[in-house]
Amino acid sequence: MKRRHFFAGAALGAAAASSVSRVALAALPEAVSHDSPGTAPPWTPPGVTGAGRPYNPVVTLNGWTLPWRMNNGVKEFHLVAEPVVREMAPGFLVNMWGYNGQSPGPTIEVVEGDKVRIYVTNRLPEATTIHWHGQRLPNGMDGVTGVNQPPIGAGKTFVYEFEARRPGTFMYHPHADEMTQMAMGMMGFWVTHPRSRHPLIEDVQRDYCFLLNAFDIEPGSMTPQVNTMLDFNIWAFNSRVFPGLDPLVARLGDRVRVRVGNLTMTNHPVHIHGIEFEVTGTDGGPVPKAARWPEVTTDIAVGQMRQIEFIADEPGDWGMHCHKSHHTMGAMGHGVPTLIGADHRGLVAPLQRANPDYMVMGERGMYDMKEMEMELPPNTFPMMSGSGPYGPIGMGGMFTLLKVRADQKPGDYSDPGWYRQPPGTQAYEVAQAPEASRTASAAHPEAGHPVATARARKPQGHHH
Ligand SMILES: [Cu+2]
Repeated sequence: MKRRHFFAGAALGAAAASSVSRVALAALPEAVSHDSPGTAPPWTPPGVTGAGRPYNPVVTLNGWTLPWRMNNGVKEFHLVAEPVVREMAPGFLVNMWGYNGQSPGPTIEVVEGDKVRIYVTNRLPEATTIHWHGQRLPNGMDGVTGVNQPPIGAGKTFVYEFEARRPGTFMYHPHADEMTQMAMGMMGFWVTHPRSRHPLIEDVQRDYCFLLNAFDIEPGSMTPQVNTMLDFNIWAFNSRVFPGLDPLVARLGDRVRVRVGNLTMTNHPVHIHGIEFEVTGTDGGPVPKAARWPEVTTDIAVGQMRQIEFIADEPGDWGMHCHKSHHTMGAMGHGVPTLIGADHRGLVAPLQRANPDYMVMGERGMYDMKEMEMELPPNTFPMMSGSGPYGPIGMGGMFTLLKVRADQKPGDYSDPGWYRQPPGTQAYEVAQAPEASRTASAAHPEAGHPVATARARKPQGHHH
């Protein structure tokens, strides 16, 4: 799964060799690369665990954690900014920029008080930097081009050094040509575990993290448009879209933490079915207990991070998604008129004489789009897809599942498959609905005269 690139001098281009001497290059920590789009198992550091007590490692949704090496008490990492090809969903490949073979980059996971040294090698065609969002650090390590440092030119390697001073949920991203570089997928997660028991940070059995990101990819093309301001059409968790996203898996009774950061250009109300959660922290730190309240949706604004926690005490397959309904769909034509209620009967044949490709869609809603076999340009992500045990799911973006199982082993993150509802616990069809009645106040406002009661109409079959 992992390709390991050992940083022998010859492995790096001549351009980089001009900025870092051969001897210095040999001293760089290896730049580990990753090319599987699946969720990597949690990374447990070998032997030494740094400044703190052992921690339960995070799991990066459809991502991975960057290994480090210890060098005289400093944790050393090596990030390589480079062009990558990300499989956003099976069969849907996108040219992105990322780190160490993938977008997003690997998660950096350390312990409060750790001294870190991060080598950043730039293999992009333009300059970059990295800003360590939310960290307390010396001003010269903050990564804003022109303010805190000169740009990291193409082929150059820079080093960032600071102490992970406060525990929490953070992210990293470029602060050079950031509109382009973030539109191309450059970002990554950062988790700092507390050094010792912290009054506001609970131990959890599962600790997931992912970034919200968005792309503007013309159907049939493979490279995002980088000048888009708001009209993105691919809405992703960690540069993956449903049905390409893995589920979040928990054992019944587990305390689960989910850390989410938003690097899109709009807000995302993230919603989880089946449980209630609390926001226990932000990128500013842990939330005081008296300031927490139960939620099932939390809105995450641009540039914000939310850390939510719940007890996974209801078995099942529970939807987890952005509540903006356009964000759980793939690329679509927003210019399609609403045809709900329009009667096309008798119109299709004459229209097809003029335009043989004409077809009617949406006059009964868009549900049928889920099953429609439309011919799409190559490498186009369909608007709605995925199928479950009861048919098409019809999602295609910021949607995945929380899968809670009594028989999931502790520490087992593998997909347990579809939940089988116990008999008698699933919605079912009835032959005839009971009669309903309406009161006057609920009568149709356009009715010409007040009516005492109106008979509810029985549901009618779809016309064809
Ligand atoms: Cu959204």
